[in-house]
Amino acid sequence: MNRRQFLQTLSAATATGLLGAAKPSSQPNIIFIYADDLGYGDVSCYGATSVRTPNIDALASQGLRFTDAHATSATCTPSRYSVMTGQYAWRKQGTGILPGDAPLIIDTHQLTLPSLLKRTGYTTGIVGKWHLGLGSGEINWNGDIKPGPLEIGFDYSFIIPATPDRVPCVFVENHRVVNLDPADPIHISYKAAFPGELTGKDHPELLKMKPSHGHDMAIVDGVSRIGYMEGGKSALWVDEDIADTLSGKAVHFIEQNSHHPFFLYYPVHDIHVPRLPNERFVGKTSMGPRGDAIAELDWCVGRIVQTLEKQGIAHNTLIVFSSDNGPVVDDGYQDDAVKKLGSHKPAGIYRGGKYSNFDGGTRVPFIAKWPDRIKSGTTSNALVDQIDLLASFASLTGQQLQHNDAPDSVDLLPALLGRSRIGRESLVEEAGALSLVDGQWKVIRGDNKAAFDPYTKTELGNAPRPQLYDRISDPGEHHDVAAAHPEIVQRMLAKLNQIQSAGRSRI
Ligand code: NG6
Ligand code: CA
Repeated sequence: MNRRQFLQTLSAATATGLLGAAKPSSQPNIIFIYADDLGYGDVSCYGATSVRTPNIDALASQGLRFTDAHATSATCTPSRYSVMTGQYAWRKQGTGILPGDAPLIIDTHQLTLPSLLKRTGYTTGIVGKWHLGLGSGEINWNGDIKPGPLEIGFDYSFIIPATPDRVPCVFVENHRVVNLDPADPIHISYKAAFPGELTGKDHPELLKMKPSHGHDMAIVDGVSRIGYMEGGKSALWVDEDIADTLSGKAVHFIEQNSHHPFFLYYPVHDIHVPRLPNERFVGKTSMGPRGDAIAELDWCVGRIVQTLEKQGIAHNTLIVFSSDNGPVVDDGYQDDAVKKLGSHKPAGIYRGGKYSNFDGGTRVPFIAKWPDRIKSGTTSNALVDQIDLLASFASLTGQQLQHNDAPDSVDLLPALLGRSRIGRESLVEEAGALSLVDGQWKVIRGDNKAAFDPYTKTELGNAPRPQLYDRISDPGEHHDVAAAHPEIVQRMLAKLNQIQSAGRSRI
């Protein structure tokens, strides 16, 4: 069946009210596994040799591996915002890296990836790192915490509210902090320590992992974090158990919903700092905690796949695996990542990494596996972006997007299923500046921000003048050719301005 026949069958099924009883292949289960800070070169199927990732590699060998796939941003919150809404995050103020007490930044009336799938009958769940804000002002962590994932389209939610290095260090299930003792309420501040609170800054002797920059405030589980916190002792997570807890919840969600189409968004905490993998993974690689966290991430992927196989639904489940931004080696803790890096290249051949305008910031692993529909062992160089999942899944489930829905999301279903090598024509990347990728060329808009981050040792790719790179002859972005091609620079900058002022980019 080609795609058109497939959609005709699907719309016929919808018209006759048969959708719920439609053949399994018309509504595959969908799982989006979203790694954190995992670089293009951090897994073996993308070239890593210092760490083995057999389970991620198996997704590729049984599915489709993309070589020119991107997150919309070189940091977490904006990339995740774009995945959820299909809108470039830079269109909306306040979508930079959020503190742990920030309000929800997604409008609850807007179409989202989960609400799109929910309205066509999917059961939707999120298990993992949220980092898109909660509540609408001051959050009471001891009561109902909303709006949040449940108000933007998820039926079930089990989340790390912000990041593993930001308070509060507790899980929130649906609207409530898990295991909270009402007699020991939680208070959070991003301004000042609570009276009597011991901080990492004043008490480094209490730490099992010390910061290298920042991260010197609240001490939880022997690790100092960003932000201050008191109370909630019974609810605090143990870092070394986070992967087991989250993967366990993901497995449970799959088992509970295996008889009905489901969408599971599984944004894992690995390999973000603080990197404290379970002892089962300690020493599994030569790279210290950063490498061992990759091994733990790979194990989590395997656990999901095994669950699907056990439930007999692997063939009819579309798994998409990717990362929210590029890699960083020292992101603020003394975890030996720099010392033990050896010859490993976290961003592969690409320049920069997390925080950078260079391609290392946004070019990420991206693999799609769906045994019923995607040919195994294939690769694609189509230009794709995670922001396109929304429009592509709308197409997959036979839904029409309204003009204002997901304004930057493009239907790339044929490319996603390996039926076509044609991806996007262009895309905008966000780091310190905005960049436009358009066919052969990439322009990074000029600005006066720092070119180098001395803390993470990242080449940020900012420069006072626009830079132009030839993506074909110079994928590593080593030769700025703006001076040789002023007319291309002008054309690209005009297109970038047009995309910005139009408020949307889907035709
Ligand atoms: C930075 C943090 C870094 C990380 C990042 C967000 C410091 C010094 N650095 O400000 O550790 O938390 O924010 O990462 O505090 S992200 O993947 O969620 O975007
Ligand atoms: Ca991240």
